Amino acid sequence: MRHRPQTRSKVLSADNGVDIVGDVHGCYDEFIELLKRLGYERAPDGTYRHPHGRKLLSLGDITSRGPYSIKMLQFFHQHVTTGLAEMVDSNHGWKVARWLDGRPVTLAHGDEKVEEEIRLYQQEYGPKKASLLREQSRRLLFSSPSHMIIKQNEKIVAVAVHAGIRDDYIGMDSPAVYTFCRYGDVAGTGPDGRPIRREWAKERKVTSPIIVWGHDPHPEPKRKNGTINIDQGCVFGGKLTAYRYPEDELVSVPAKRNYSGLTDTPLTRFKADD
Ligand SMILES: [Mn+2]
Repeated sequence: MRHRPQTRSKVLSADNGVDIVGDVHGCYDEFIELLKRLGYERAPDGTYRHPHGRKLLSLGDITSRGPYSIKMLQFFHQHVTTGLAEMVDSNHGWKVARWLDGRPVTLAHGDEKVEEEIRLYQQEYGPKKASLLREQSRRLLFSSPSHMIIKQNEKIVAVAVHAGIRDDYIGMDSPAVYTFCRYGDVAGTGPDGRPIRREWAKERKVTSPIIVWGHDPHPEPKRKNGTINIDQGCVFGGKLTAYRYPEDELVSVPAKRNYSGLTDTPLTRFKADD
C-alpha cells in the first residue's frame, strides 16, 4: 500500500508540558544525554518516558551529516508510533523520505551518510531487517506534519516548525505552506551555491504565539519577535538544545566534537546581525 506524504499541520496539547528538540543530525549520544537532563527515564521496553507525561517533539533533521542516523530513525519510529513523541517535516527528512520511496534524488549535504549507514546495516542484519528499517523510516518521515500547533485551553500557545512560518500560514495547508516550513523563506541561490535565506523572524509583526524553529544554526538560542531558534549546530561541534513549554526554559548539551567533516561550517560562518 502506498503511503502518501502528510504535509498538514497537527495539534498537540501542552497540558503535561512539551520538550522541543532542535536539529539532531545523527548526534544520538548528545540526544540521549539531553533526554536524561530533561528528566526522561529509560523504560524496560527501551522507550524514554518523562515521569510527568511530558511530550517530546523534534523539529526534524534528525538524520544526515552526523554518525547515527539509523538510531535516530529507530528512536522516532518507536516513540511516534507509541505516542510518546512527535516530529515535524524538514528538508533532510523530506529528501531521505523521497530517496527511501525510490524517487530519483541526489543524496548530498550529509544525506549520503544515511545511505552508507543503511548499506552497512543490511550487510550486518540482512535484507529483511534492512527493508523493514527502510519502510518504517519512510513512513515516519512522510507522515511528519509541516508544523505542530501547540494548544492549551483551546488557545494556540506555540508553534513548532523546522525552518520557519508566517503567521498567516499557521494551521494552513498548501504547497507554499509546507515549502516555507521545510526550507524557510528562500530567495534563490547565492554565488556560493548556498540558498539565500530571508529573515522571516525579523519581519514578524506580532509576538505570539511563540514560534520555535531550527534549521539555521546559531551559536546560541536566538529570540526575535516571539520566535526562538534552537538549532545550535550540534553536528558542527556546537550544542543540542531543547526548549521547554510552558516553562520557557532552554537546556543544552555540548557536542562531543564536530562530526560534519567540514571546517567551514554555519557556525564558523555565523555573523550576528543584532
Ligand atoms: Mn534543515
